[in-house]
Amino acid sequence: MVQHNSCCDSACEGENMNRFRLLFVTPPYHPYNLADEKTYVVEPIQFEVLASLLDETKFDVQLLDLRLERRNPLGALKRMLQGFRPNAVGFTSWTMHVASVRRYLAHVKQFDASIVTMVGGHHAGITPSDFADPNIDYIMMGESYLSFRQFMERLQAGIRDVSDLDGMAYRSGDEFISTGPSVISRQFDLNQLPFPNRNILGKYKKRYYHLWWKPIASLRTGMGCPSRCGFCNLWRPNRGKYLTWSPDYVIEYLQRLEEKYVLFVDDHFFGDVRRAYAIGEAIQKAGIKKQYCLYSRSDAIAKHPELVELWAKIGLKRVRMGLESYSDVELDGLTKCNSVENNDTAIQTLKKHGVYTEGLFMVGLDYKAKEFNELAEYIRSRKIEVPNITVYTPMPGTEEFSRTRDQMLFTDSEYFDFQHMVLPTKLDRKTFCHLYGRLLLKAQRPPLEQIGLIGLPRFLQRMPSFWRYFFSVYSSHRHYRRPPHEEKLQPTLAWRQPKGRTGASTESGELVTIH
Ligand code: B12
Ligand code: SF4
Repeated sequence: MVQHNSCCDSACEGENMNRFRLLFVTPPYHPYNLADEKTYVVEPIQFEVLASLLDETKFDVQLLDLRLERRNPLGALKRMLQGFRPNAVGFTSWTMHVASVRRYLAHVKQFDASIVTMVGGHHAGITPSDFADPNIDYIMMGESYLSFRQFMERLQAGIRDVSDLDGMAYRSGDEFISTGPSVISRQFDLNQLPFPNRNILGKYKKRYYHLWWKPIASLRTGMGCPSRCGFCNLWRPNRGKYLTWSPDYVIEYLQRLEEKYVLFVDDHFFGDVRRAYAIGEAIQKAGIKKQYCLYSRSDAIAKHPELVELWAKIGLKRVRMGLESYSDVELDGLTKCNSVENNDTAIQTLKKHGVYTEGLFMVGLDYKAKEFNELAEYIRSRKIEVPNITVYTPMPGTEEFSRTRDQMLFTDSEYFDFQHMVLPTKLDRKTFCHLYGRLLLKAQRPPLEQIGLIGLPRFLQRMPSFWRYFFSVYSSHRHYRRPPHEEKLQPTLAWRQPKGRTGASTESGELVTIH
């Protein structure tokens, strides 16, 4: 049985004045980030999930999405601090955000040192010690369901002690003390959780987009990934468990969404084929008419074409597939446990049912002109509708990251957008960036075909942002001339964790620092 969010009506407006004011902030893009923000900015579902755990009569939660406050993100933060006067401010984080989160939270403390500052999110779950900053009070490591509500209720009651809550680190004098990782057990029933609270999106709600879909909603139906790719850190924080919500939960949530377009943010939506089939059938039975985009491995699609057939009927339009490479040797090197043959079969299966492939590839650091051309040729020959090409970047929390740590040329977090080179390349940097940019161009479907696929208005709408993206990648060799920021960050504080328990959620428990 799915619980529902409590909803506060105007009758309790008076009481609201005394509510604990919590401000959630999504970090802005840095000018160096090649995160393709003209193409994708999707709702911060993590904050909706967290807000849903709080009693609305006690907490006033607001969102500031600095990705959409592009003109003056710092000004937007200052205005929000003035206007809302939060009791606590929480930032989310990927690796590319480490420095900006620390800088922005320093501004929050400057504004009012009594505001409680905290950070959570993907990077905080993998390498929390990167946030051991004197301007940060708490770090939430990993999935926060078990501790977040208790933590917030304590703050509201004026209690700062969290030493008994799992998955947290807190500043104590000149050091950070970790309470150890929070790992969700298989017994935990995700269906008991309330639906994400989308009310917090406020004025941003209609502004989220993914390629030509706008406004788009997001939905998570599974946590973790059943695969164990060596280069990936997504399966590690929850110790390799793959937990899922039930088809009933998914249907009820979909029925509440007014948006026509939905992005499933699961790492591998077809990770449990039977469940994916059950969800598809339930959507069909319920007569829900929406269009979907989801992530899946290619082997699941290659083995289960019937799943794509069903999903195409109910509105599946795009699949984001980690194809990674055009070569089996490279796939083996990445321990992807997959093959080019599976990739090819999956692309053909999707095509047969009119579903577009969003092919996610990684350019190798050893690439020379020949390999760039071969990858372009592969993408063109398979007629991949939406190529998405990043640069191989060791992911914090993996063995590869620890192994290559000492060879890294750039450790400023801004370069960890998976489109910069943090390790040495075979080619000189300028040539590499030029070939990378040209590859993005060559990999596109011919304009006439794109118009056929998405229509002239959308094509025209996309073109300026695509060209801006292309030029920023092509000329990104300039980003390495000057560090992303002039001013230095304060040194991080010492990190202490209970004996026998690792603070980081990684398997190795090794703590690494990105400056
Ligand atoms: C959906 C998704 C996207 C969406 C956008 C999502 C969004 N809202 O912005 C799209 C498709 C656009 C996308 C694009 C990119 N993505 Co992406 N994406 C994901 C994916 C698959 C799921 C994210 C998600 O929604 N999770 C569900 C939420 C609920 O989980 P969560 O964020 O971890 O939050 C929980 C906790 O961490 C915690 N929490 C989070 N924040 C906070 C804050 C506080 C204060 C507290 C207390 C707790 C807390 O609470 C939540 C509930 O427990 C992740 C993989 C993953 N599993 O994280 C990759 C991932 C985040 N993406 C990644 C990358 C690199 C990118 C790109 C930069 C790639 C590229 N160069 O093209 C682009 C950037 C595009 C852009 N313009 O921003 C990487 C980041 C790696 C890293 N180490 O930083 C990830 C981890 C995948 C990976 N390993 O490669 N992505
Ligand atoms: S299938 Fe994707 S999400 Fe799962 S472990 Fe491999 S790379 Fe990571």
